[in-house]
Amino acid sequence: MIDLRSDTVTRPTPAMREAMAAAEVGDDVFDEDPTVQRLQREVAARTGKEAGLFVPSGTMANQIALLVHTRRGDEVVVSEGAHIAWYESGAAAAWSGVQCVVAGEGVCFSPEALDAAVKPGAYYYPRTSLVAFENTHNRGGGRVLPQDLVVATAQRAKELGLAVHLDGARIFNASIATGLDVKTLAAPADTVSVCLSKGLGAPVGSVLCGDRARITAAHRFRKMLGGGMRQAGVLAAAGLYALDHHVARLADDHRSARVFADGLANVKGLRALAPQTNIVMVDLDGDDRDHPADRLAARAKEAGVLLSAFGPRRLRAVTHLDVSADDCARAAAVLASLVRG
Ligand code: TLP
Repeated sequence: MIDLRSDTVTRPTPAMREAMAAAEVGDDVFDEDPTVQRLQREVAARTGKEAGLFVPSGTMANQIALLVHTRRGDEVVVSEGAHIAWYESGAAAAWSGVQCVVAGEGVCFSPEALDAAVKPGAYYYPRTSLVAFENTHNRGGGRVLPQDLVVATAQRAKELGLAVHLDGARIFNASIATGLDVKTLAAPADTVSVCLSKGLGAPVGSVLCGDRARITAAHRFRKMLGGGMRQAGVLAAAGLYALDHHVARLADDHRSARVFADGLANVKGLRALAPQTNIVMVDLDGDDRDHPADRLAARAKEAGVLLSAFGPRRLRAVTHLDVSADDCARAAAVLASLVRG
């Protein structure tokens, strides 16, 4: 099977497993796990923030950020298709009691679009308290946000007294694609969530970073959500290993994504969007009601290629540590032959 459903499907490499087995551990709920502390310091340093908090998932990192920045009844300004609004089971409404409003169109939004989304101060409007960006943007096809626009919009957010969170689940992909360091990409945000279990290839974990006061607040929320882990150093060790060994190689995943997209060029009935990072969206001809994406994904699975349906006529392929450029060329050939019949 060539599994392109997500970059979350990677298995820890033998060397990563060795690092995990050798990890020095303690009870992290007592703040006594030296490996977790090292990982938190390392990700905080790389994102240019004061402190970090290791959490089990990207979803928990984002949701803790919402709890830190908002009060019940508040509004959070997000981009179209934001993971926070689409793929976190409605947690923003359930835990923070906030609603999401989309600003502008596409993966990022301008200061003007932010102005248009923020409600005036009258008591009968929701209070806008937070702006959330996502870089790279998952539903947008692994797009890298234009950094100038992020800086300008975040600046406007500050003027309006709003906090800024960055869902940086794939921020290392954005860094490799742009040549900008993670610190620069995260600089406009008060908090940033970074996933270790996507392109970086660790089995579990994310780190939420920000200033000390916010991370202290986040620590309490993590415990409330049941995210306090005990000898979590075995997991943190995988994250540290990934940061040391799996960042530069993300460029290979980006190349493989291009190989996959190129393999689908000129195939009548589908259009692969040119990838910027490790995600390729493929749009199919046909009627939405027939869900051609589900049907093609099922046929591709029978032919040994796993893809995700990301809409009735859209498939998503994500490249990662466990697939080679050759695998991606083969997967594209399989898909092309299925479509050509
Ligand atoms: N994304 C998953 C699915 O939930 C769609 C995937 O396969 O891409 N932020 C972003 C931008 C993400 O893409 C994801 C995971 C998360 C947060 C949540 O991370 P986890 O799965 O660790 O909770």
